[in-house]
Amino acid sequence: MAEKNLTFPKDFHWGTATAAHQIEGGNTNSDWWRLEHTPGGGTAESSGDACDSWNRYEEDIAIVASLGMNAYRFSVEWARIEPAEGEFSKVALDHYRDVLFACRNQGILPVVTMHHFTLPQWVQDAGGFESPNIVSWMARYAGVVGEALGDLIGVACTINEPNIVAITGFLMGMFPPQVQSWDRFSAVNTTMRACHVAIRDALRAGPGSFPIGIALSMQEWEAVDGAEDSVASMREEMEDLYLRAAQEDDFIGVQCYTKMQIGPHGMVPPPPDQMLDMGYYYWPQCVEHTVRRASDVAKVPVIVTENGIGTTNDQQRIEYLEEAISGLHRAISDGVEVHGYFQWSLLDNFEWLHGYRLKFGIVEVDRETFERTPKPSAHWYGELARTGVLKTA
Ligand code: GCO
Repeated sequence: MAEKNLTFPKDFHWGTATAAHQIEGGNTNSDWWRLEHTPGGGTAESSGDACDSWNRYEEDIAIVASLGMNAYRFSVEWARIEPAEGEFSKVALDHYRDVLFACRNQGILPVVTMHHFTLPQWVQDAGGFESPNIVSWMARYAGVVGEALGDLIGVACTINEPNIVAITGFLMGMFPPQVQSWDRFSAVNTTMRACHVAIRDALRAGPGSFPIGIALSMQEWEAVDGAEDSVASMREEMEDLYLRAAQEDDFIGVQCYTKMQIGPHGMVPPPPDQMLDMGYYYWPQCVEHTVRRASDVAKVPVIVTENGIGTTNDQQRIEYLEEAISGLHRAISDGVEVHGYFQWSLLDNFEWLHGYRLKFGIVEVDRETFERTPKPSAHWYGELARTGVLKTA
Protein backbone atom coordinates (compact mmCIF):
# COMPACT_ATOMS: atom_id res chain seq x y z
CA MET A 1 0.00 0.00 0.00
CA ALA A 2 1.26 3.48 -0.81
CA GLU A 3 2.28 5.80 2.01
CA LYS A 4 -0.33 8.38 2.82
CA ASN A 5 -0.05 11.65 4.68
CA LEU A 6 -3.01 12.44 6.89
CA THR A 7 -3.13 16.12 7.79
CA PHE A 8 -4.88 17.29 10.95
CA PRO A 9 -6.42 20.71 11.61
CA LYS A 10 -3.91 23.52 12.29
CA ASP A 11 -5.05 24.41 15.82
CA PHE A 12 -5.40 20.80 16.98
CA HIS A 13 -4.33 20.08 20.59
CA TRP A 14 -1.74 17.34 20.62
CA GLY A 15 -0.89 16.19 24.10
CA THR A 16 -0.36 13.44 26.55
CA ALA A 17 -2.19 12.77 29.80
CA THR A 18 -1.30 11.91 33.39
CA ALA A 19 -3.06 11.90 36.77
CA ALA A 20 -1.82 13.15 40.13
CA HIS A 21 -1.99 9.92 42.12
CA GLN A 22 -0.32 7.95 39.36
CA ILE A 23 2.75 10.17 38.98
CA GLU A 24 3.22 12.58 41.90
CA GLY A 25 4.11 10.18 44.71
CA GLY A 26 3.35 10.35 48.43
CA ASN A 27 -0.38 10.98 48.09
CA THR A 28 -0.80 9.71 51.63
CA ASN A 29 -4.06 11.44 52.49
CA SER A 30 -6.15 9.76 49.78
CA ASP A 31 -8.51 6.79 49.89
CA TRP A 32 -6.30 4.97 47.40
CA TRP A 33 -3.23 5.29 49.60
CA ARG A 34 -5.24 3.69 52.37
CA LEU A 35 -6.42 0.89 50.06
CA GLU A 36 -2.83 0.28 48.99
CA HIS A 37 -1.90 -0.21 52.65
CA THR A 38 -4.85 -2.37 53.62
CA PRO A 39 -3.96 -6.08 53.68
CA GLY A 40 -6.06 -7.86 51.05
CA GLY A 41 -7.06 -4.52 49.52
CA GLY A 42 -6.32 -5.86 46.06
CA THR A 43 -3.58 -3.53 44.84
CA ALA A 44 -0.38 -5.13 43.58
CA GLU A 45 1.80 -2.62 45.43
CA SER A 46 1.87 0.86 46.95
CA SER A 47 1.97 3.92 44.72
CA GLY A 48 4.86 5.02 46.96
CA ASP A 49 6.93 7.75 45.37
CA ALA A 50 5.26 7.14 41.98
CA CYS A 51 7.30 9.05 39.38
CA ASP A 52 8.16 11.81 41.87
CA SER A 53 6.41 14.27 39.58
CA TRP A 54 5.44 16.39 42.59
CA ASN A 55 9.09 17.46 42.46
CA ARG A 56 9.92 16.73 38.82
CA TYR A 57 6.97 18.36 37.05
CA GLU A 58 9.17 20.93 35.32
CA GLU A 59 11.22 18.17 33.77
CA ASP A 60 8.01 16.37 32.70
CA ILE A 61 6.63 19.46 31.03
CA ALA A 62 9.98 20.18 29.39
CA ILE A 63 9.86 16.68 27.89
CA VAL A 64 6.33 17.30 26.59
CA ALA A 65 7.49 20.54 24.97
CA SER A 66 10.75 19.19 23.59
CA LEU A 67 9.02 16.24 21.96
CA GLY A 68 6.82 18.69 20.06
CA MET A 69 3.43 18.59 21.78
CA ASN A 70 1.39 21.70 22.47
CA ALA A 71 -0.79 20.49 25.37
CA TYR A 72 -0.50 18.54 28.61
CA ARG A 73 -3.32 17.00 30.63
CA PHE A 74 -2.78 16.45 34.36
CA SER A 75 -4.93 16.43 37.46
CA VAL A 76 -4.96 18.43 40.68
CA GLU A 77 -5.26 16.33 43.82
CA TRP A 78 -8.20 17.04 46.11
CA ALA A 79 -6.57 15.11 48.99
CA ARG A 80 -3.66 17.56 48.94
CA ILE A 81 -5.68 20.71 48.31
CA GLU A 82 -8.27 20.03 51.02
CA PRO A 83 -6.57 17.63 53.42
CA ALA A 84 -9.30 18.05 56.04
CA GLU A 85 -12.86 19.21 55.60
CA GLY A 86 -12.93 22.93 54.84
CA GLU A 87 -9.15 23.25 55.35
CA PHE A 88 -7.41 24.31 52.15
CA SER A 89 -3.66 24.07 51.59
CA LYS A 90 -2.07 27.23 50.26
CA VAL A 91 1.10 25.26 49.56
CA ALA A 92 -0.75 22.73 47.39
CA LEU A 93 -2.58 25.45 45.44
CA ASP A 94 0.68 27.37 44.94
CA HIS A 95 2.32 24.18 43.75
CA TYR A 96 -0.32 23.65 41.05
CA ARG A 97 0.00 27.32 40.08
CA ASP A 98 3.68 26.63 39.49
CA VAL A 99 2.77 23.61 37.35
CA LEU A 100 0.43 25.77 35.28
CA PHE A 101 3.12 28.45 34.93
CA ALA A 102 5.60 25.83 33.80
CA CYS A 103 3.17 24.82 31.05
CA ARG A 104 2.45 28.38 29.99
CA ASN A 105 6.15 29.28 29.97
CA GLN A 106 6.85 26.45 27.58
CA GLY A 107 3.92 27.17 25.27
CA ILE A 108 1.96 24.16 26.52
CA LEU A 109 -1.82 24.37 26.92
CA PRO A 110 -2.64 23.09 30.42
CA VAL A 111 -5.64 20.75 30.52
CA VAL A 112 -6.58 20.36 34.15
CA THR A 113 -8.66 17.50 35.59
CA MET A 114 -10.34 18.29 38.89
CA HIS A 115 -10.99 14.73 40.02
CA HIS A 116 -9.12 11.66 38.81
CA PHE A 117 -10.21 8.57 40.80
CA THR A 118 -8.97 9.54 44.28
CA LEU A 119 -10.84 11.10 47.19
CA PRO A 120 -9.45 12.64 50.35
CA GLN A 121 -9.77 10.10 53.16
CA TRP A 122 -12.12 12.40 55.07
CA VAL A 123 -14.54 12.38 52.11
CA GLN A 124 -14.45 8.58 51.79
CA ASP A 125 -14.91 8.23 55.56
CA ALA A 126 -17.99 10.42 55.36
CA GLY A 127 -19.60 8.26 52.65
CA GLY A 128 -17.70 9.33 49.54
CA PHE A 129 -19.90 9.41 46.46
CA GLU A 130 -22.82 8.20 48.56
CA SER A 131 -22.62 11.08 51.02
CA PRO A 132 -25.51 13.55 50.76
CA ASN A 133 -22.83 16.27 50.94
CA ILE A 134 -20.65 15.13 48.05
CA VAL A 135 -22.07 17.58 45.51
CA SER A 136 -21.60 20.60 47.77
CA TRP A 137 -18.12 19.46 48.81
CA MET A 138 -17.11 19.12 45.15
CA ALA A 139 -18.58 22.53 44.36
CA ARG A 140 -16.66 24.19 47.20
CA TYR A 141 -13.41 22.45 46.23
CA ALA A 142 -13.84 23.44 42.57
CA GLY A 143 -14.63 27.00 43.59
CA VAL A 144 -11.39 27.26 45.56
CA VAL A 145 -9.34 25.71 42.77
CA GLY A 146 -10.99 27.93 40.15
CA GLU A 147 -10.29 31.04 42.21
CA ALA A 148 -6.62 30.07 42.65
CA LEU A 149 -5.85 28.71 39.18
CA GLY A 150 -8.62 29.70 36.78
CA ASP A 151 -6.68 32.49 35.09
CA LEU A 152 -4.08 29.96 33.90
CA ILE A 153 -6.24 26.94 33.01
CA GLY A 154 -6.49 26.15 29.28
CA VAL A 155 -9.17 23.45 29.32
CA ALA A 156 -10.82 21.80 32.32
CA CYS A 157 -12.08 18.26 32.78
CA THR A 158 -14.40 18.01 35.77
CA ILE A 159 -14.36 14.30 36.60
CA ASN A 160 -12.23 11.61 35.02
CA GLU A 161 -14.18 8.49 34.08
CA PRO A 162 -16.99 8.90 36.59
CA ASN A 163 -18.55 5.79 35.08
CA ILE A 164 -15.44 3.73 35.82
CA VAL A 165 -15.30 5.00 39.40
CA ALA A 166 -18.95 3.96 39.68
CA ILE A 167 -18.67 0.54 38.06
CA THR A 168 -15.39 -0.56 39.63
CA GLY A 169 -16.28 0.88 43.05
CA PHE A 170 -19.98 0.05 43.32
CA LEU A 171 -20.73 -2.85 40.93
CA MET A 172 -17.49 -4.80 40.58
CA GLY A 173 -16.24 -4.24 44.14
CA MET A 174 -12.66 -3.47 43.09
CA PHE A 175 -11.96 0.23 43.61
CA PRO A 176 -12.86 1.97 46.89
CA PRO A 177 -15.34 1.49 48.53
CA GLN A 178 -15.49 -2.04 46.99
CA VAL A 179 -19.29 -2.42 46.85
CA GLN A 180 -21.24 -4.77 44.51
CA SER A 181 -24.74 -3.49 43.80
CA TRP A 182 -26.43 -2.42 40.55
CA ASP A 183 -28.68 0.03 42.39
CA ARG A 184 -25.80 1.73 44.16
CA PHE A 185 -23.78 1.78 40.92
CA SER A 186 -26.65 3.45 39.14
CA ALA A 187 -27.26 5.91 41.98
CA VAL A 188 -23.58 6.87 41.99
CA ASN A 189 -23.73 7.53 38.24
CA THR A 190 -26.57 9.97 38.90
CA THR A 191 -24.58 11.63 41.68
CA MET A 192 -21.56 11.86 39.40
CA ARG A 193 -23.53 13.87 36.88
CA ALA A 194 -24.64 16.24 39.63
CA CYS A 195 -21.01 16.57 40.81
CA HIS A 196 -19.95 17.31 37.25
CA VAL A 197 -22.48 20.11 36.90
CA ALA A 198 -21.49 21.54 40.30
CA ILE A 199 -17.79 21.58 39.37
CA ARG A 200 -18.49 23.02 35.92
CA ASP A 201 -20.66 25.80 37.28
CA ALA A 202 -18.20 26.65 40.06
CA LEU A 203 -15.40 26.95 37.49
CA ARG A 204 -17.55 28.99 35.12
CA ALA A 205 -18.29 31.45 37.94
CA GLY A 206 -14.58 32.00 38.67
CA PRO A 207 -11.72 33.77 36.87
CA GLY A 208 -10.59 32.76 33.40
CA SER A 209 -12.55 31.50 30.48
CA PHE A 210 -11.88 28.01 29.21
CA PRO A 211 -13.84 25.06 27.83
CA ILE A 212 -15.16 22.66 30.47
CA GLY A 213 -16.26 19.05 29.97
CA ILE A 214 -16.35 15.62 31.55
CA ALA A 215 -13.85 12.86 30.65
CA LEU A 216 -15.94 9.78 29.93
CA SER A 217 -14.73 6.22 29.56
CA MET A 218 -16.19 4.72 26.38
CA GLN A 219 -15.93 1.33 24.74
CA GLU A 220 -16.72 -0.18 21.45
CA TRP A 221 -19.41 -2.57 22.71
CA GLU A 222 -20.14 -5.87 21.02
CA ALA A 223 -22.95 -8.27 21.87
CA VAL A 224 -22.02 -11.95 21.69
CA ASP A 225 -24.53 -14.83 21.50
CA GLY A 226 -27.64 -12.71 21.69
CA ALA A 227 -26.65 -10.46 24.59
CA GLU A 228 -27.97 -7.34 22.81
CA ASP A 229 -30.20 -6.37 25.73
CA SER A 230 -27.39 -6.54 28.28
CA VAL A 231 -25.21 -4.42 26.03
CA ALA A 232 -27.98 -1.90 25.56
CA SER A 233 -28.65 -1.49 29.28
CA MET A 234 -24.96 -1.34 30.12
CA ARG A 235 -24.27 1.22 27.43
CA GLU A 236 -27.19 3.35 28.54
CA GLU A 237 -25.96 3.39 32.14
CA MET A 238 -22.25 3.71 31.36
CA GLU A 239 -22.33 6.11 28.43
CA ASP A 240 -25.56 7.43 27.00
CA LEU A 241 -26.90 9.03 30.18
CA TYR A 242 -23.62 10.94 30.42
CA LEU A 243 -23.47 11.80 26.73
CA ARG A 244 -26.96 13.27 26.74
CA ALA A 245 -26.12 15.30 29.86
CA ALA A 246 -23.00 16.63 28.09
CA GLN A 247 -25.16 18.60 25.68
CA GLU A 248 -24.85 21.46 28.20
CA ASP A 249 -21.04 21.30 28.25
CA ASP A 250 -18.37 22.90 26.09
CA PHE A 251 -17.00 19.55 24.90
CA ILE A 252 -17.15 15.85 25.61
CA GLY A 253 -13.91 14.15 26.65
CA VAL A 254 -13.70 10.64 25.20
CA GLN A 255 -11.38 8.04 26.73
CA CYS A 256 -11.16 4.70 25.05
CA TYR A 257 -8.77 1.80 24.90
CA THR A 258 -10.58 -1.26 23.68
CA LYS A 259 -13.61 -3.23 22.58
CA MET A 260 -15.83 -4.82 25.21
CA GLN A 261 -17.61 -8.04 24.29
CA ILE A 262 -20.60 -9.00 26.40
CA GLY A 263 -22.24 -12.42 26.27
CA PRO A 264 -25.17 -13.97 28.15
CA HIS A 265 -22.90 -14.60 31.16
CA GLY A 266 -21.17 -11.24 31.22
CA MET A 267 -17.85 -10.08 29.82
CA VAL A 268 -16.24 -12.33 27.23
CA PRO A 269 -12.43 -12.30 27.37
CA PRO A 270 -10.62 -11.45 24.13
CA PRO A 271 -8.92 -14.20 22.10
CA PRO A 272 -5.52 -14.90 23.71
CA ASP A 273 -3.51 -13.64 20.73
CA GLN A 274 -5.31 -10.28 20.89
CA MET A 275 -5.26 -9.88 24.66
CA LEU A 276 -3.05 -7.18 26.12
CA ASP A 277 -1.39 -7.23 29.56
CA MET A 278 -4.33 -5.30 31.00
CA GLY A 279 -6.77 -7.96 29.79
CA TYR A 280 -7.91 -5.57 27.04
CA TYR A 281 -8.73 -6.53 23.49
CA TYR A 282 -6.17 -5.03 21.08
CA TRP A 283 -8.61 -2.77 19.29
CA PRO A 284 -7.32 0.61 18.09
CA GLN A 285 -10.47 1.00 15.96
CA CYS A 286 -12.28 1.96 19.19
CA VAL A 287 -11.19 5.58 18.84
CA GLU A 288 -12.99 6.24 15.59
CA HIS A 289 -16.04 4.37 16.81
CA THR A 290 -16.38 6.14 20.17
CA VAL A 291 -15.57 9.60 18.84
CA ARG A 292 -18.33 9.31 16.22
CA ARG A 293 -20.79 8.01 18.79
CA ALA A 294 -19.95 10.68 21.39
CA SER A 295 -20.40 13.40 18.82
CA ASP A 296 -23.71 11.95 17.56
CA VAL A 297 -25.25 11.77 21.02
CA ALA A 298 -23.65 14.69 22.89
CA LYS A 299 -23.69 17.07 19.91
CA VAL A 300 -20.75 19.07 21.24
CA PRO A 301 -17.10 19.09 20.12
CA VAL A 302 -15.00 16.09 21.13
CA ILE A 303 -11.58 15.93 22.74
CA VAL A 304 -9.96 12.51 23.00
CA THR A 305 -8.77 13.01 26.56
CA GLU A 306 -7.18 9.54 26.75
CA ASN A 307 -6.20 6.73 24.43
CA GLY A 308 -3.24 4.41 24.57
CA ILE A 309 -1.99 0.91 25.18
CA GLY A 310 -0.29 -0.87 28.07
CA THR A 311 2.51 -2.88 26.52
CA THR A 312 6.19 -3.61 26.98
CA ASN A 313 6.50 -3.76 23.18
CA ASP A 314 6.99 -0.14 22.14
CA GLN A 315 6.72 -0.98 18.45
CA GLN A 316 3.25 -2.35 19.17
CA ARG A 317 2.44 0.99 20.85
CA ILE A 318 3.43 2.86 17.68
CA GLU A 319 1.30 0.56 15.54
CA TYR A 320 -1.66 0.91 17.88
CA LEU A 321 -1.41 4.71 17.97
CA GLU A 322 -1.01 4.91 14.20
CA GLU A 323 -4.17 2.92 13.63
CA ALA A 324 -6.13 4.71 16.34
CA ILE A 325 -5.16 8.15 15.06
CA SER A 326 -5.86 7.18 11.44
CA GLY A 327 -9.40 6.35 12.53
CA LEU A 328 -9.64 9.67 14.30
CA HIS A 329 -8.62 11.35 11.05
CA ARG A 330 -11.41 9.55 9.18
CA ALA A 331 -13.95 10.84 11.69
CA ILE A 332 -12.62 14.39 11.38
CA SER A 333 -12.66 14.15 7.57
CA ASP A 334 -16.32 13.18 7.79
CA GLY A 335 -17.04 16.37 9.69
CA VAL A 336 -16.88 15.27 13.33
CA GLU A 337 -15.59 18.23 15.32
CA VAL A 338 -12.58 17.04 17.29
CA HIS A 339 -10.35 19.55 19.07
CA GLY A 340 -7.55 17.39 20.39
CA TYR A 341 -6.00 14.05 21.19
CA PHE A 342 -4.22 13.09 24.42
CA GLN A 343 -2.16 9.95 24.48
CA TRP A 344 -2.20 8.03 27.77
CA SER A 345 0.38 8.36 29.13
CA LEU A 346 3.48 10.53 29.23
CA LEU A 347 5.18 8.30 31.83
CA ASP A 348 5.15 4.67 32.83
CA ASN A 349 3.22 5.13 36.05
CA PHE A 350 1.11 3.63 38.85
CA GLU A 351 -1.62 1.68 37.08
CA TRP A 352 -4.05 1.44 40.03
CA LEU A 353 -4.73 -2.17 41.08
CA HIS A 354 -1.95 -3.41 38.78
CA GLY A 355 0.79 -1.19 40.20
CA TYR A 356 3.86 -0.43 38.09
CA ARG A 357 3.91 -3.61 36.00
CA LEU A 358 1.83 -2.16 33.17
CA LYS A 359 3.59 0.18 30.78
CA PHE A 360 1.36 2.82 29.25
CA GLY A 361 4.09 5.46 28.95
CA ILE A 362 5.91 6.86 25.96
CA VAL A 363 8.62 7.75 28.47
CA GLU A 364 10.25 5.12 30.66
CA VAL A 365 10.86 5.97 34.32
CA ASP A 366 13.65 4.29 36.27
CA ARG A 367 12.02 3.05 39.49
CA GLU A 368 15.20 3.70 41.50
CA THR A 369 16.49 7.00 40.15
CA PHE A 370 13.30 8.39 38.52
CA GLU A 371 15.36 9.11 35.43
CA ARG A 372 13.11 9.68 32.41
CA THR A 373 13.98 8.12 29.04
CA PRO A 374 11.77 8.76 26.03
CA LYS A 375 10.97 5.60 24.07
CA PRO A 376 10.84 5.46 20.24
CA SER A 377 7.06 5.99 20.50
CA ALA A 378 7.68 9.34 22.21
CA HIS A 379 9.70 10.53 19.23
CA TRP A 380 7.18 9.08 16.80
CA TYR A 381 4.29 10.81 18.56
CA GLY A 382 6.27 14.03 18.97
CA GLU A 383 6.84 14.24 15.24
CA LEU A 384 3.14 13.79 14.59
CA ALA A 385 2.35 16.52 17.15
CA ARG A 386 4.95 18.90 15.74
CA THR A 387 3.92 18.49 12.10
CA GLY A 388 0.20 17.70 12.47
CA VAL A 389 0.73 15.08 9.78
CA LEU A 390 0.35 11.35 10.33
CA LYS A 391 2.46 9.36 7.89
CA THR A 392 0.88 5.96 7.39
CA ALA A 393 2.47 3.01 5.69
C1 GCO B 1 -8.38 5.68 33.39
C2 GCO B 1 -7.43 6.47 33.75
C3 GCO B 1 -6.03 6.16 33.79
C4 GCO B 1 -5.59 4.77 33.51
C5 GCO B 1 -5.67 4.42 32.07
C6 GCO B 1 -5.08 3.07 31.73
O1 GCO B 1 -9.04 6.59 33.11
O2 GCO B 1 -8.59 4.52 33.54
O3 GCO B 1 -7.66 7.77 33.42
O4 GCO B 1 -5.82 6.51 35.11
O5 GCO B 1 -4.28 4.67 33.94
O6 GCO B 1 -6.99 4.41 31.65
O7 GCO B 1 -5.80 2.06 32.34
